[in-house]
Amino acid sequence: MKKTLHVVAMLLLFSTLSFSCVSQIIITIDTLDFQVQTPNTIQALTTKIQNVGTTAIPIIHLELSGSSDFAFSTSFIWPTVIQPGQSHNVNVYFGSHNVGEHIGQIDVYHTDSSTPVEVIYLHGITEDPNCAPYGTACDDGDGQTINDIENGLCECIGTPCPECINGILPPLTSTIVKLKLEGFYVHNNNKMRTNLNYFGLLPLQQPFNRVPYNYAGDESVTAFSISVVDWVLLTAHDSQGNILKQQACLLRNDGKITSTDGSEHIYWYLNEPYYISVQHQSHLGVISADLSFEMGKIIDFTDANSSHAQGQLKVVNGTPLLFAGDFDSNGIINNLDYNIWIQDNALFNQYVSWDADGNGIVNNLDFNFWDANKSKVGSDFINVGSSN
Ligand SMILES: [Ca+2]
Ligand SMILES: [Ca+2]
Ligand SMILES: [Ca+2]
Repeated sequence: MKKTLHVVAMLLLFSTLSFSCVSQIIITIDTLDFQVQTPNTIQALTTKIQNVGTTAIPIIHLELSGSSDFAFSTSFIWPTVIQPGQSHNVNVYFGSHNVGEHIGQIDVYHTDSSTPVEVIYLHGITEDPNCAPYGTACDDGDGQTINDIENGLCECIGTPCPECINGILPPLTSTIVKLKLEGFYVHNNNKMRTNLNYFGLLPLQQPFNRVPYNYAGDESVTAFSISVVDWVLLTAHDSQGNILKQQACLLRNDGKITSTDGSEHIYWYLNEPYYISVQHQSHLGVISADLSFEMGKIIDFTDANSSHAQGQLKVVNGTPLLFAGDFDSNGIINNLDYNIWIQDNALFNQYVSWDADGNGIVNNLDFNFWDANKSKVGSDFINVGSSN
C-alpha cells in the first residue's frame, strides 16, 4: 500500500525569544518544535543566533546532544567571532525511523567557557499512523487542563489550567482586604507591630499547612518587605459557607493584605458570588458581610461603621480589631487555648500561635488577651471544611 507522506510543520513556539545580557546573544527561537506525520521523513527548521550587543562575542561553538533523530548545520564555519549586529543561521533537521517523541538540544558555548551560554531546545514527534493525527481535539478527563489534543501517539494531552473548573476558566474577580489584629495593634501609631518580621521569625513558606487549616498551598517568599506583619489565610466561600478557593497572603502593618508578590488585589477565578474570610493563627477569623462578585471589591474590616463589625470585631477606642486569643486557631476562644499557653508560657524568639501580641515572646501579656476575650465564638462559616 502506498502512503502519502505529509510534513506538517507545527511551529508552536516560534514567537519565543531568549535574551542574555551577559553574552549579548539572541537566539531567535529557543525551542524548535517539529511534527513529522510518519516515520522516515525529514523536516528542516532554521534558527538564528544574533549578537545584539555593542562588542564582538568571543569565539563560540555549538554542540548537539540528546536524541540522534536531530542533526544540525550552520551557515558559516565554526569557530568564529560574531560581530555586533551580525547574525548566523543554524539549520536543524529532524527525521526518525521510529514512532515516538524525540528531544534534543544544541548548546551554544563561548570557547573559553565550559557551560553553555544559550541553549536551543529541540522537540519532535514521529506520529504513529495507527493513532489520531496530532492536534485532533480530545478529552483527557482532567478538568484542570484545557485545549486537550491528541499528540499523534494515541495520547490525549491538555494544557495545565490550575484555576479551571471542569475544563473552563471561570471569570476573574478581585478583592482588596483590610484589617487590624487586636494583639499586634499599636494604638499610638495606628499600625501593627512587625517584630516577627524584624527578628526573622516569620516562615518563608505559608504556615497554614497544619490542623485546623489543612491548607496545602505552595505560597512562599524569599524575603519579606519591612512592612509585613504576618501571614494570613484568605478564603472565598459560597453562599452556604463552603470553601471555594483559598490563598495564603501577607498582612502589612497598615492593615492592607497583599498576595506574596505584593499585589493589593487578591484575584479569584470563580463562577459565583462569594464571601471572603480572613484567618490569623492567634486571632478569631472574620468574614465579609455580603456576597460579592465585583472586580476590586473593598472589604474593610477596620471601618467601625461597616456591617462586618457586627459581633465579629472588637472595637477598642473606636478601632475595630480581630479578637486575640484563639491560640489553637479553631474559631472559639476557650480553655483549650489557655491550655496551650500554660504548657509553654515562657518562650523567646519563637513563631507560635499563642504569641498573641506578635512580639516573638510568650508571657503574661499574651495570656491577658486570651483572658479578656475568653468565651468569644467566631463565625460558623469560617470553620466549614476545617477539621477542628
Ligand atoms: Ca482537560
Ligand atoms: Ca480556640
Ligand atoms: Ca507575646
